[in-house]
Formats: sequence, C-alpha cells, structure tokens
Amino acid sequence: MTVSYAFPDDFLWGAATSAYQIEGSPTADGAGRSIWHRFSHTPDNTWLNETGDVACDHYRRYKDDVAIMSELGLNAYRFSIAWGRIYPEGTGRINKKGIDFYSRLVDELLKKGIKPSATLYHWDLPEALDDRGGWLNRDIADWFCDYAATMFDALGDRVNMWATVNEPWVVTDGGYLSGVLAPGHASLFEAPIATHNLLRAHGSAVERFRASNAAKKGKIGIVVNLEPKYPASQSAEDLDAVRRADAYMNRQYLDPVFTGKYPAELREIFGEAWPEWSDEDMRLIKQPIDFLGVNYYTRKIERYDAERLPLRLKAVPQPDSITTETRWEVYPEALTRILLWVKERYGKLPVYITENGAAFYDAPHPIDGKIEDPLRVEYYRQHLRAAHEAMKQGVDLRGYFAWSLLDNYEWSHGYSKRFGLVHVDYSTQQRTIKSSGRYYASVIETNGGVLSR
Ligand code: IFM
Repeated sequence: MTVSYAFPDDFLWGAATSAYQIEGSPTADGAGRSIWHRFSHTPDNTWLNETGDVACDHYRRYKDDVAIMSELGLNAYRFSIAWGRIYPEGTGRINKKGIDFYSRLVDELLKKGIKPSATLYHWDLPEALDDRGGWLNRDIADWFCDYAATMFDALGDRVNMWATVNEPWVVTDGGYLSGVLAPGHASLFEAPIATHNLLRAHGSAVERFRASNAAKKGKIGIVVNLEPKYPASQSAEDLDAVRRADAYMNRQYLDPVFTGKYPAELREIFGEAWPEWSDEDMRLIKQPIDFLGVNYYTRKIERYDAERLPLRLKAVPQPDSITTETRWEVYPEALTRILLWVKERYGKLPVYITENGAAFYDAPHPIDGKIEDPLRVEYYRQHLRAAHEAMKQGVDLRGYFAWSLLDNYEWSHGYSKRFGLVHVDYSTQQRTIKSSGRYYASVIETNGGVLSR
C-alpha cells in the first residue's frame, strides 16, 4: 500500500542558517565583535583554528543566496541577527548600517516570495557584553529586551515570525559547563545562572513584543534542541539516568516557559550550585508564546555512570546504526516521538521543526559540476516522513526548516562538517546545489508527494 505524505497547502518549507556561521565580514560597517570572534581567534579553540571571518561571505553575497533559495522553491527562510551589528557595544548606540543589512535581506526575501523568520540570538553575544559578565549578569535581560525592541521596530512591518533564543541548552552546556563553545567557561555554578538569565531575557523580549507594533501581524516563540533519551536497560539506575538526562536537556527550558517551574532533577544534578529563583522571575519566564521551534538531530541511549559528573550518566554508542560526521545516530523515529511528547506534556500548540539535517562527508569540490550526497537525501526522506507521521498523530506542525541552506562554519568544528543543501567551495565561494538540495526542492514542489517513493 502506498502511503500518502501530503502536507498542508500553507506548510512552510524552509531552510535555516545563523549569522556567525555564514555571514563573514564580522566587523564590517561598524559592527562590534562577538564572543565567537574572540573564541575562534584564541588558539586551539576550534578545528585548525578556523574562524567565521569569511564563512560563506553571505554578508556580501546575500542576493545570490536568496536567488538559490528561490531556485530551491523555499517559501520560508530562518536566519539570525548578529546583536553586535545592531549594537556594537551591546547596549546604547545603535548602528544603522547593521539594521540596513537585515532590512535589505528581508526585502530581497519578500521580493522572491520567501517568508523571513528571524532569530534574535544564535550564540554570538557582543564581546562588550561578555566583558560585563555576559549571560551571568542579570542586567542582560534588559539589554536583550532593548535590542529585541529595536529589531521589532525596524523589521516588524515585514517579519512576522520571531524567535528569541536558539538552543539555550547549547549556550549553557557548551559555553558555561563544558567550555567547548564560546565564551569557553567550565563552571558548575555558572551554568544554572546562564540558563536562568537566558530564560529571563526570552521572557522580557516576549513581553516587549506584545507591546510592540510587530505583534499586530507577527508571532513569537523560542527554539530548543530536543533529544529523546532512551535507557540502556530497565535497571533502576539507568531509568534514573534517563530521567536526569531528559530533565537536563529537554525539560530544563520548556518546563519554565510553559509551567513556570524548573524540573526538580536540576537540583539533583547541580546540587548546591542550583539556586532558588524568585516567583517574580518565574512569572516573567512563563510568558505565553505563539509557537515552539524544535531542532532535532538525534536521540541518545543513556547508562548510569557514577564517575561522570554532574549528570552521572554516559551515552551508549549504537555500533549498528548509521551515524553522521558529528557522530550523531540517524534515528528518524525519535523525531515523531519528541513532537508527540511536546504535545502531550505542554499541550497542542503550533510547532515548527526549525532545524533538522546532517553532516556527511561530501567531496570538497564538485565533480562534473555535481555534488552527490545520497546519505543526506535519505536522511531528509526519512525525517520528513517522520515529521509527517507526527502530524498524522495530531501534532500541529506548521513548517520544516532544513539545516542548513549552505555548508557553513560549524563552531568549534570549523569548516570540517558540511550540513548544507548547497555546497560551498570555500576557496572560491562557488555554490553548487547538492543532490539533497534537488531532492528537497522536489519535496517542496510536490508538497511531500515524492516522499511516498
Ligand atoms: O550548526 C548548528 C546550529 O548552529 C545549531 N543547531 C545545530 C547545528 C548543527 O550542529
């Protein structure tokens, strides 16, 4: 029997990127440096010490990139705004040239019938704010709110899909607990504070959005990366480990936003490093949002391990599974599962898959003008089917954004991991649509029809 994979007519078919990963020219036109600029320019933090100085040169080539989006048939594009282009010192003086760049980008998208979706924070905090404590300084909620308000005023007449923060879990886990991402701190005591201030910043921006003109036509949400956790066995210790893993990664951000409470397990994990937070803060965080953005890449199987602090668990690799270049197991069923979990736990609300994709090894240069990436084609086929299954089971899924439009700067992995639907030859900046890009274009054109083949 052939299964039909038809998607709703108004479904958003998009691709996503982020500012530091593609734009290049990080200090052009008066922009202030970000923590990623500082981190990547500090020796030994990134693969081959690579930086986002040039990246995909999108800052100068954005029109060509929008033309590629149009060729793929995208009807939506998710990008992020570099805070330091707007406020070079993080607060105070506004840099009009920075606003102009995003304004031109938005106009170009609209000209091609592509709906812009803007994320306000995708990890590139202004360096000047990090010097004032960054996410550890309570004032950051106000700094972020002012920056958000500036963007609502500047683009709110044309952008009607806003996200406050992208993957706050990665910001704190990588930036403040393990230190593998900017700003590179490793502190059990700092991570909870960074978490809380990210959420306060999110809440303040949502509150400000409601009072702005942008709210007349626009919607606002938050983007989280979710990973279903499975136990390695049915032992009480492994089941407990899964509970902690799930609280740490999946519920740490969503419970406060939707219920106004942090999961109790966070105290178990962080011990005395987990502070008590005021009711007033929790009320601010629990602002009603219009949609949830879910980034999904993989699942994890967890086993209890007393040695590995603070979570006391370790992920068990699955030798029989296909894994990507980032060593993430390919497991599409868990996408359906996590979307259903969101619906069951937090209620039926509009959801977008704001990122999904895979790094596989691609040829560094096109061969006969082509980049064949069959593993990525298969990844998209399976994950889009899994997304459709969630919709069939009642999830209010409104759109899907592939990660990523272009091969780009994968943070501490530098340029060594390619996630794009479009190949970038970094020595010439030539773009080549990969076979996965062509495949995604055919999914869009048939509104899911080709997924049944
Ligand atoms: O490249 C990142 C992106 O910045 C955030 N989500 C995951 C992607 C792949 O690692």
